[in-house]
Amino acid sequence: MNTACGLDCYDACKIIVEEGENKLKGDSEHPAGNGALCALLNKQMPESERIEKPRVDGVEVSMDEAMSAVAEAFKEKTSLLWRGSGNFAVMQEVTNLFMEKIDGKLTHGSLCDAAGDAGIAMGRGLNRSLPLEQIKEAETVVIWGRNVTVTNAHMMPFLEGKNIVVIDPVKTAIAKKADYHLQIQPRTDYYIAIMLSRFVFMEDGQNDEWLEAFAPEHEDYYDFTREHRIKPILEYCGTDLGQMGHVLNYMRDKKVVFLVGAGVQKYSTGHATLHAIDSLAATLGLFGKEGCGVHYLSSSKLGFEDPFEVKCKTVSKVTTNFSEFDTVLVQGGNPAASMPDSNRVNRELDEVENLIYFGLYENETSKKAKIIIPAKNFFEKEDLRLSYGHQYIEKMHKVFDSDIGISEYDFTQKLFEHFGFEGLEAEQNYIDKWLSQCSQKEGQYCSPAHESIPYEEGFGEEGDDEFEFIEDYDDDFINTKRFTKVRTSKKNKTEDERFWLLSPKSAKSLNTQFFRDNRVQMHSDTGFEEGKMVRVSSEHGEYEFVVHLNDDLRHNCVVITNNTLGVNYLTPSIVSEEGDNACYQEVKVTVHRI
Ligand SMILES: Nc1nc2c(c(=O)[nH]1)N[C@H]1C(S)=C(S)[C@@H](COP(=O)(O)OP(=O)(O)OC[C@H]3O[C@@H](n4cnc5c(=O)[nH]c(N)nc54)[C@H](O)[C@@H]3O)O[C@H]1N2
Ligand SMILES: Nc1nc2c(c(=O)[nH]1)N[C@H]1C(S)=C(S)[C@@H](COP(=O)(O)OP(=O)(O)OC[C@H]3O[C@@H](n4cnc5c(=O)[nH]c(N)nc54)[C@H](O)[C@@H]3O)O[C@H]1N2
Ligand SMILES: [Mo]
Repeated sequence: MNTACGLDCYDACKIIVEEGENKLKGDSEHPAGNGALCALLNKQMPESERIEKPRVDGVEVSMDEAMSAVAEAFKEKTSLLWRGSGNFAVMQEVTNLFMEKIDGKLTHGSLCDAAGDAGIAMGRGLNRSLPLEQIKEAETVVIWGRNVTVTNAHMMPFLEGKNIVVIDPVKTAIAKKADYHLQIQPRTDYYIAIMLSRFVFMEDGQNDEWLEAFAPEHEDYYDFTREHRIKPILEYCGTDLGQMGHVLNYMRDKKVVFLVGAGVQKYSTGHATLHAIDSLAATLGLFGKEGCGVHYLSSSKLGFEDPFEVKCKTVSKVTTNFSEFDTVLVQGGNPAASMPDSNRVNRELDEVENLIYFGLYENETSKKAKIIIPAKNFFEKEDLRLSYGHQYIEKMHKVFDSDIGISEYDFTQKLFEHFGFEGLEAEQNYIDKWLSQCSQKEGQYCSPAHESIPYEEGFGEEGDDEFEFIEDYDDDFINTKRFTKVRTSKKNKTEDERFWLLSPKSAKSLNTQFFRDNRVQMHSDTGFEEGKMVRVSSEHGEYEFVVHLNDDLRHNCVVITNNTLGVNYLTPSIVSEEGDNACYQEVKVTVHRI
């Protein structure tokens, strides 16, 4: 029996389920897998505590009683559905159909990739997925703010034998193996992309033929790059002409792919970063060609007609004012820990009269909920998996039986029954609606938006528009006092010095599912000691962590992975300028000895 992994990750692996001890196996035939499964699936990390019984006001009840309580709660005046990404399969969204019936609200924006996505839309019109097959054909792969070995392990076989350049403030595992690592200051990627473009034009390395055909405004773009002053900017980025020259050597006259990750865009200006990286790619003529392109988290639903699209009003996913609602359903998420500004979020959640948690595990959010509905995990229900990392679509099957929990479809159906609503179709109809829109290639289902070489004819909805270069950049932050204390010298380190807070993903967890950490990683030159407790504070809040020394960081950065208890007490409740995305790294922190 086969299924696919429902965890929110680039890889979206196919899984073969066998009888016996080690039941789960990867599929070596699958184009996006190499027969191996990641540690998360192999171990099914025991640390997360599965919720087995429904609860209302702390008392265990039957599922029927719990669902009656849910229905009662939804009879209140105002309701919100806040959905996380604990399960990435399509049937999660069937609950939209109920929210529409009761005139409830949903959310817009994202905790994840929407700033970058907005920047891509500005240049290319649509965020199409660059197929894995094109990555395989590349000569140089620039891994830009993506921690592939941790978050995208099944990309590794596609990188073999290529020039690898890594642009990351941290010397990650892939940076150690790379041909070149540009260890920049955080939040400077926009400038790096603009500077590289400028140098390409300066040495007449731009792809004139492609630019004339697909991006005729290139001269204006060259002028725009020239408005940027080289010396102070390279200094600000923590690099120099020599290092930029090295990077260019790997790009000149080569088939180049940029693998861009979430790391470059957890900032208010995240859209500009992706737009600038795309503009660099356009300067080199990397779109619409074999072995070239920019691979970012793509819009997995592109090209589909979505049976769960509803007309509900929405509120921000990032700065949600939960207390405005009588009833809040949290489905497949852990906002109390995963949203920015935990102080604010917790205050807001505490004021909700009817907080319903619908999920698999006990966590910060389940602790606050009045009604707890255990979910079925992705092995226990039928579904369909799209992917933001590749074009393949997998059918998901119920491969394990369990008495625990309820599926999203059954949850919705129960509510339709309680309210006497009509119009919910059979579960299989919805799955078929998605599936029937897929194309089939060599026995694999593929996204209807899949093009083996995207943007070959052009850009935009119809595919016949020009590429639009970035033409302005309005950074509110760099010149305000918020960030003026950037210091690069090793001298004068004091306890009060502020650090950039980087919060990437961890190998042992999937966001806040599975293993939870308690550490802050710091460079040993900071004078802090391994194993000591420290209090880390920002203008938004503070929390205590255990120091773990890591000399792979820049001196002025700390890393607290996003599965760490308390990390989001430090992060700001702001949305990005475009895309309504969270800006987890738009913050500097102070570390105090205690
Ligand atoms: N094991 C595991 N895999 C996962 C997840 C998980 O929790 N665990 N989560 C999944 C999800 S939801 C997502 S969105 C993806 C995200 O996966 P990625 O795209 O890899 O994102 P991150 O892990 O957040 O960060 C990636 C890298 O960005 C670097 N970085 C930080 N700030 C900057 C910067 O300013 N500039 C540059 N150039 N680099 C910077 C970090 O050092 C890190 O190496 O991973 C998915 N895969
Ligand atoms: N500081 C910082 N914070 C971050 C990030 C960061 O980079 N830095 N990254 C952000 C990113 S990229 C993301 S995507 C978000 C993720 O944040 P969330 O979407 O809140 O994801 P999780 O915290 O993993 O919570 C997922 C929950 O879903 C439940 N679940 C799993 N499967 C199912 C299912 O099939 N059905 C139901 N009903 N429930 C299920 C589990 O109980 C689990 O606890 O976190 C964000 N938080
Ligand atoms: Mo994410």
